[in-house]
Amino acid sequence: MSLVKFIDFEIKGDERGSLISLEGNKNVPFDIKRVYYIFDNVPGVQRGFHAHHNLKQVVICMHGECTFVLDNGKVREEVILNSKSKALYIEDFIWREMKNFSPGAVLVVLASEYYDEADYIRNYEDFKRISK
Ligand code: T46
Repeated sequence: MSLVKFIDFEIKGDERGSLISLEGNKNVPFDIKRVYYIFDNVPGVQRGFHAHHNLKQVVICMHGECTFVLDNGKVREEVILNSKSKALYIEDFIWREMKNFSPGAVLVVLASEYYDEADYIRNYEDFKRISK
């Protein structure tokens, strides 16, 4: 089974433009406790390089594009995010890396938990050991 899980958001469009509504436990599959955004990335930067013990996230690329690498310790997959209506759903225990940010790319991330540094696994070898 693929590590890449997309959520397609319905676009409420009319003659004036488009609108997407995000609702916890409805089109977002958890209670949304936190929202953060990633922007103004330095050219060539790579981010992430960690997994989480207990965190579900939905990632939406609001502008531009970037590549996510997802890894469960056995399989590694890459996906390009470049849509406001097609979000990436990342569950617990997935190692993620982000790269190839286009100039001006903006990611919005919806998270199931408050920020907690103790939830991060930042060493890949530790992640491989735990995920066995
Ligand atoms: C993830 C990917 C997609 C906070 O103070 N609060 C927060 O909610 C977050 C997410 C970060 N921070 C602080 C911690 C660091 O000092 O902001 C700084 C940058 O965070 P980090 O290096 O973890 O950023 P990324 O882009 O590598 O990873 C982030 C999320 O941390 C992570 O959960 O899945 O985006």
